[in-house]
Amino acid sequence: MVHTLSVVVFLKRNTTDMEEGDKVADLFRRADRGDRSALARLISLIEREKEVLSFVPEGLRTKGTNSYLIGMTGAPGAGKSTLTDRLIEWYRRQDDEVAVLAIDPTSPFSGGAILGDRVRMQSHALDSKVYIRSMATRGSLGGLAVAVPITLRVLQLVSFDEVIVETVGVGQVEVDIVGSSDSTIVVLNPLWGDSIQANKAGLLEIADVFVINKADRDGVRQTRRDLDAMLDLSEPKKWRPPIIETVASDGQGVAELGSALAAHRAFLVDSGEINRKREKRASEEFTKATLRLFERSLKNSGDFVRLHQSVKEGEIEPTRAAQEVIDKILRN
Ligand SMILES: Nc1nc2c(ncn2[C@@H]2O[C@H](COP(=O)(O)OP(=O)(O)OP(=O)(O)O)[C@@H](O)[C@H]2O)c(=O)[nH]1
Ligand SMILES: [Mg+2]
Repeated sequence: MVHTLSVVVFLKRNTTDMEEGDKVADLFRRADRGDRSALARLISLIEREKEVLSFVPEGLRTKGTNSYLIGMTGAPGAGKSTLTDRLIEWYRRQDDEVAVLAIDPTSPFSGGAILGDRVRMQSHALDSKVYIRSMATRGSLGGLAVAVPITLRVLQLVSFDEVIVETVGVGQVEVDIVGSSDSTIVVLNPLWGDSIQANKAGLLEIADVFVINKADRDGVRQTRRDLDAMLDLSEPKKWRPPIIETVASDGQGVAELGSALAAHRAFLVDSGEINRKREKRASEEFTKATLRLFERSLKNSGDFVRLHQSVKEGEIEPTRAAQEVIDKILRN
């Protein structure tokens, strides 16, 4: 009797999962056709820990490969959002569709903006070929580490030509997030020691292009010298990151940045490095998803719950109980 009941419950849950899956697949198709509310719903589902990538329609799966993922990082206030804004303009002039994911509660994109940035953001907001979304940390970097890569993958799958992710360059999670982009831009300012700080934060290693923004201020040559010296000291790679000077607030140097990115992209394609980066992202997604789903189903399993209780009551050694749970699950 109990057995029959659990089968029924199982079937019921499965049907619900399938219905949900159909709905998610439909959201993907609509988002791919440019339906922004469908896209926003997909991202909200990700934030609520739904596994939307389990339901990507087959036709969409291969499309994401044409999308170019750009990471933008640097110290707070370095000018990342202003620069991103300029890059959007640059790509829009080539008639590309651009998505931006800003991971920073203070970012102008998330509304903590000074007026000028808001006005500019609104001009993009009216552009149907631009999608800007922010994701707040809410003090939980753990959640971001899961949600951000999934969201970036979704944006790539639904056919944006360029997907730009902006994060502050402090902390391992942020560095990991931008570091796995196709091209990573590290934004510095002409301040004494800024490049040394960037080095400490691990940003030098992930940079494909350096930007010295606020080049209207003193100290540009010194910052360039520091950077060059550090690059000379680091292990030589096939690609030496160029150093571009910009004044994001008035657009100076943005064309050079656009060209540097195009050159890096060409390098990635010619050297086959782009495939390696994609393989790495796919492999990380697979490993993380396996562990996540395993953990979730484990916590829902009767054996886990039962043995957990025994552990709490001191009836069994925790490690021994863990071994028993794993043995039981692997046998099923
Ligand atoms: N003088 C000067 N100011 C700039 C330049 N670029 C940006 N700014 C200003 O610097 C301030 C910070 O710019 P943002 O683009 O918000 O910097 P951010 O790196 O995105 O900041 P967070 O997201 O808060 O870390 C704004 O007041 C910009 O107008 C520049 O090239 N020169
Ligand atoms: Mg910002």
